[in-house]
Amino acid sequence: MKTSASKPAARRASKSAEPPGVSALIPGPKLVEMYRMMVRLRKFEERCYQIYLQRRIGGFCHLYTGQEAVAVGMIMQLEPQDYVITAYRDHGHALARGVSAQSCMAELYGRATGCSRGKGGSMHFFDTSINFMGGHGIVGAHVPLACGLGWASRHQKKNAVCLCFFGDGAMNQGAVHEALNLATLYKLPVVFICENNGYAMGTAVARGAAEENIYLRANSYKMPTCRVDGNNLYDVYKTTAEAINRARREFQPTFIEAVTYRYRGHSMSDPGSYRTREEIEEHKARDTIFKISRDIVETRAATREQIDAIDAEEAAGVEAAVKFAEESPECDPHTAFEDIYLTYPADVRKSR
Ligand SMILES: Cc1ncc(C[n+]2csc(CCOP(=O)(O)OP(=O)(O)O)c2C)c(N)n1
Ligand SMILES: [Mg+2]
Repeated sequence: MKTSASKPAARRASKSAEPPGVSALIPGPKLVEMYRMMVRLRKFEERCYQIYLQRRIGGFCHLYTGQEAVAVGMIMQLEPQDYVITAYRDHGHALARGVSAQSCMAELYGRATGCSRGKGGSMHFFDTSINFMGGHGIVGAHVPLACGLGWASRHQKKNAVCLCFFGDGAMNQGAVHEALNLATLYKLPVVFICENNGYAMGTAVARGAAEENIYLRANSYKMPTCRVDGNNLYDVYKTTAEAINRARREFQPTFIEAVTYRYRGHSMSDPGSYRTREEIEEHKARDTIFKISRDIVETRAATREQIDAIDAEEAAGVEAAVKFAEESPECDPHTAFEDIYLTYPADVRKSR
């Protein structure tokens, strides 16, 4: 598989009335749906930022602002039986998989109505009813779990693919490399997605990795690897579609390095002194959400008024989520020891 050095979609869009890929790959209504989801992610995170500063929520909190095209372009093409598993920067992945803004917000508030019943917090969103398998706080530790999901899918003949998201920093964890090795050996239907946002906390990729072209490091595991511009929704979608097909039809894993950028600090306690204002502004100038809104209007998939209405609806949806969370009951301390071990149904218990 070749490296995908993508041109920005907006530049391509200006050459023809219809950006390549829009009609062929992502039909207009689907593109509008994806735009709506990216707006939801952005508004959710920006509201989190505000309520955190107001001390209405607390604890660890890592925002996904700027990286939206990766989660949306990849997750919104999955089938219901497929799995998603990710690290602690998980709000965007959960929303894109279909966890409601209300149950995500309630989780941040530690309320019983949260997607993890208020016991997980920002880093541990879960919803197994739609195969969203977390939300994990230990860097790289969930990547072997993705192999477990792939293994289960094969042996239970579920025809399910697992998308596993992790950061550039996780590539320096041994467990990730063990998982990549096993995925090829066992022919597991897993797509490994390294979201390279340039930094692991305050450490730039080149300072932490001897080979800063991350996808090259996965080549030794004999799976297709590539790098994609994480700001280019079309390329993200296309590359992932190919990888999902390979996983589903041939049980072959793929490694995708999605180059992206977070607009906010590593977490809410990050002073951000390791990067300049100019660097951040340079990335914001390539913002995917703005670019896609322009493509949608240019290709007449929706009007500017309809785009404005989507923006307003999503803002209202996030406000409703805040209200829902604030009016929800606190997490019940008596549930502290529930949801830790799996309770097998009686017939399974007997057979063990
Ligand atoms: C095993 C382990 N070591 C250290 C940490 C502390 N830590 C939390 S986030 C992080 C950086 C990870 O960066 P990256 O994988 O690039 O993800 P990003 O935050 O950029 O999304 C570190 C070192 C941890 N959570 N787990
Ligand atoms: Mg990173």
